[in-house]
Amino acid sequence: MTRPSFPDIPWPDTENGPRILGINPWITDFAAFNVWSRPVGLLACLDMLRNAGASVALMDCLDPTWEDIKWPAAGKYGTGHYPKKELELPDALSSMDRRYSRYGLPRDRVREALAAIDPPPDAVMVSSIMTYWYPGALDVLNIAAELWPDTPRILGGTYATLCTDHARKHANAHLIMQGTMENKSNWASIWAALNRPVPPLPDNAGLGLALDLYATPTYAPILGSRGCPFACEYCASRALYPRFTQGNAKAILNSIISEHTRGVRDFAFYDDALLVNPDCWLWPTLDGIQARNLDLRLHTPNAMHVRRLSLDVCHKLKQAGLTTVRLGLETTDFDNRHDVKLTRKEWEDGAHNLLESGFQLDDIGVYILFGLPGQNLDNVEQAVRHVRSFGFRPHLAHYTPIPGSPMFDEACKASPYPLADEPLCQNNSIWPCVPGNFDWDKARQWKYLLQGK
Ligand code: B12
Ligand code: SF4
Repeated sequence: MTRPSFPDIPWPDTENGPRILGINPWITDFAAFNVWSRPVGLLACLDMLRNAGASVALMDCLDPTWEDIKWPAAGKYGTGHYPKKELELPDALSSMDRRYSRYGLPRDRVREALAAIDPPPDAVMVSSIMTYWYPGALDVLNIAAELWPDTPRILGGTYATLCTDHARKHANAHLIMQGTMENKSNWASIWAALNRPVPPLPDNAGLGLALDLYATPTYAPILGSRGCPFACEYCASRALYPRFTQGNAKAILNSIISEHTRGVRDFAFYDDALLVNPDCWLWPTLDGIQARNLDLRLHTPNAMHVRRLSLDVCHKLKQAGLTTVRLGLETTDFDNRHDVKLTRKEWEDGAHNLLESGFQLDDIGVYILFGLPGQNLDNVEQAVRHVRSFGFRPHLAHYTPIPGSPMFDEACKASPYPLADEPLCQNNSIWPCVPGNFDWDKARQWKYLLQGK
């Protein structure tokens, strides 16, 4: 069933359930590119709440939403740019010689649409994806507070979880939720905020996504698992979700089929550890896609573990429709890694297996970490040349110091920025841990190197 666009959604009928409005705020950053982005955490929360009897609606400031909104044309496989409005640089970033913008829907239009909601929602739930995008979340919370001062406002997601003290100090919210909504005490506190008895947690909590809240989606996320069994030093996966939980193939396949029926052809995996224990859900899901002959493209923007790319695995992925391949190489200094062990031989075998399975060189991108505390940038250069020698596209993954990651203290020591006190300084665009920080000339040199010039 296709729903009409926000704000024409009549709140779907529920007997006496609360009416909950989820809001995914704007991005505020120096640059933003849509790589099949969805506020998956918020969509998981709205799915749980709906399955527990609530009526839910979504305002996604990063979705075109209305037909008359000018939106840059979609790029390859549904990725693309957002419209933007330049903002003044926040004080903490005032030394940067770069433009800073709000990305997504026009602010006035969003405010107007929210103001038209009548009667007001029973609760507003605001998500936060990157810690340093918090200004958008604070702004949306302020708008909600102006419009409906008595409606409970709840903030959750990455910023709320990893920068809780900062959020408590600055966010105009009744509840700042740290961690997953499906944990017992968080689940209870949501219903306490709504002044309702706590219902049982629905099946598939934390893995089901309310994707139908998008009226005309052109792409969709797939979430087959939560967490990661590894503990790389620069990563906050453990702090966000300390376990590793895998979903149920039938539910995942149904979600793909339902989006495919609505016309979606591009699907992006959001899993941290896609290829770990693939018999659990990945292979049965891919078998289901093939058995139904679904014409679709699968994408792995979040990178796969190269050492798991045996020839058999590569063939399976290719046959099911994997198109955009992103690999986590991180460095070619194989003896000094800060992450999942990967030997040179494993890397080379994985790379050859992909090529032998028929993937297009153009669709294979390889992430190389740039800007770790104390990193010798000559090694980054070597890694770029090495990746290019395979014909793959090197991508610099600019290091983001993240609270809750094992490397965060070291990053704080290496950076002139107050990383722990001001999440805006965790933005990888400022090269927070590179001596001298961001510099246009150096950025240009890296760009040329990546392009092989
Ligand atoms: C998928 C993913 C991506 C995707 C899509 C991201 C998107 N949606 O736009 C892609 C590949 C594009 C991406 C890119 C990047 N990512 Co990323 N990404 C992720 C990943 C793996 C999963 C996020 C997710 O959806 N999880 C599943 C949901 C269900 O979990 P959740 O969000 O935690 O939600 C739960 C709770 O938080 C809570 N909750 C969530 N929202 C709300 C709202 C309310 C109101 C409430 C009450 C509760 C609540 O309940 C939810 C259900 O349990 C996370 C790591 C992780 N394990 O979370 C990194 C992560 C968010 N990414 C990260 C980084 C660094 C990046 C990049 C900068 C990488 C790089 N160097 O280039 C880029 C920049 C992104 C950009 N400019 O667009 C960091 C965060 C950094 C930060 N400072 O915040 C993370 C944490 C990974 C890490 N390294 O540790 N990413
Ligand atoms: S970087 Fe990837 S493999 Fe390492 S802990 Fe994070 S999610 Fe897991």
